[in-house]
Amino acid sequence: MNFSRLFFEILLFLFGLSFFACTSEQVHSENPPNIIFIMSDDHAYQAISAYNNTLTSTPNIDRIASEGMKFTNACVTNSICAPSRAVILTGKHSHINGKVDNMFPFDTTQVTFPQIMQKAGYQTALFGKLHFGNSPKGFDQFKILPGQGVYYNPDFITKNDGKIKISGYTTDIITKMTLDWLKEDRIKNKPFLLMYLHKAPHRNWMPAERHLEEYTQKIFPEPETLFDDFSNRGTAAKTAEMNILTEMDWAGDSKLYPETLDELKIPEAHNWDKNVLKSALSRFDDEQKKSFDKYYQPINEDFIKRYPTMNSNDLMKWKYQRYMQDYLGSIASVDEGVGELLDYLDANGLSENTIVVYTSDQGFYLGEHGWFDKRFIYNESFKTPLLVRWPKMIKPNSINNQMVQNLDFAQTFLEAAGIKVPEDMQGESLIPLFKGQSTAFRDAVYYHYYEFPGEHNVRRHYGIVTEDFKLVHFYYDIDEWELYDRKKDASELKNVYAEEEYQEVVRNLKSKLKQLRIKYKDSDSLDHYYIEKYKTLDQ
Ligand code: SGN
Ligand code: CA
Repeated sequence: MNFSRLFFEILLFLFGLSFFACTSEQVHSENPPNIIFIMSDDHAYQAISAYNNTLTSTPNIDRIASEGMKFTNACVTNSICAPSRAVILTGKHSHINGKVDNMFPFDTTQVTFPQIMQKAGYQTALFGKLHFGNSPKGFDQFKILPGQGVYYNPDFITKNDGKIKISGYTTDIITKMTLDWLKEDRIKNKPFLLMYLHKAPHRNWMPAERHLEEYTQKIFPEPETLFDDFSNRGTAAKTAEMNILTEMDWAGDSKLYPETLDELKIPEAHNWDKNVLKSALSRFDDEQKKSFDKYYQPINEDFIKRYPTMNSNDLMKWKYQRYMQDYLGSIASVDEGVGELLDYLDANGLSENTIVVYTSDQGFYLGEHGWFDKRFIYNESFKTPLLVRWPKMIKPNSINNQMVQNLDFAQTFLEAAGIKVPEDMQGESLIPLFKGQSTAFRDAVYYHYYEFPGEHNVRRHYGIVTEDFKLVHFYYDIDEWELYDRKKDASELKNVYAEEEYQEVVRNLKSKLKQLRIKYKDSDSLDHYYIEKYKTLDQ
């Protein structure tokens, strides 16, 4: 073969490759991977032992890290439930996909990555919490919890059988549905996308009966900032309603019986406080109610005895322990479910070419700054756990420190499957990171939270986060900026926005933030549009 002929052949070959990679919507990988996307709700990275072993142990979730990659700087674009899910499915920021908060409807005419994968030949299924108020498109099979779902004897909206009620503990039921689908419905000669989405450990934190004994007796270490007084911070942090002592429900969350509150003359934290517990218990059968009483009755009795001598710090500490007991207790069954699933993949030769992702819809406060809940761009809610196993591609025990986002999943999965990525998706593929390549990744992320006025009273804000700094603009009824020096002040206790020595940093970051808003097509006029539209929604 002469040289020009060889050159021509190479050109043809490259042209062919790029043709398949860029123009076809069919799967053009020889052996496309299966994808199992496991997401829990409000699961803080602090509550996964692969990230932090001082609070709890999650040996099965940790397996994904030790057999794959742990991302230490994964974050969300908007730290709240349904918006995070919309970002994941569309690969677009909230202001583009339109689901900016839990109230806005999700526009189902949009293209989501499962629809694309289904069209390209993947078998697709989704089980658990979606929280969209409408059914998901692009799934051959789905069973979803209505709205937030409940912990015991839940209802499900199903693709084929309408609404059904299932007896048992929700986390276990979702695990069973997922495994049953793999065992019975999976078409063996097709690649699959399986979304396994837990309600746990979302509020109001109800562990399975089998975990009550262990977790209701455990004592957990307190975070250093449990009694944060918010000096050196702005209006938004000071006025947020997420304090464990004052905002967490006594009955609904801490599981004090309404009669206990009456006896001690403790006013409800909110006017729904007692009803949250009553309505949760109304779903229990007799056995479940018996287990509940067996462990919570003594807690109530002990509290009645101790209450007269407790000051507000004691009450805060008591509520923190109750919170951790139930929150971490709810995670125990999530971890067990993940273990069952990984064992099934191993036993059936599916581990090697299946991408297993474990993540949460956002982070969560476990007493840091005295808080629970999420929403803020501050670390514990902004960051989210992300563990990925794909033996074919990822080396065991890998650690990646890049600033990846939930925005990146859609493109990553499509690329892994060899399917063309729509040009209007706004994330980055994580595949080069999976391969351990040290190619340049993004150096800053954009964040925007909207749900205000609303529950927990967290002001609207947007900001930019780099490895070293976090610049935030709180807007709407206030106009305040904050800057945190991430290297010097990891707990974000000091807003240095006005300090002389940071003025150059502020100038640079403001200009970078402006560029990011342009890059992602966000703007003051869109902010205004969502403010006005929010007023017209049924709250
Ligand atoms: C419920 C919770 C809130 C929580 C929102 C959003 N209150 O309203 O604490 O912030 O959900 O959570 S509760 O009294 O009903 O438990 S999200 O995960 O769905 O965004
Ligand atoms: Ca959530």
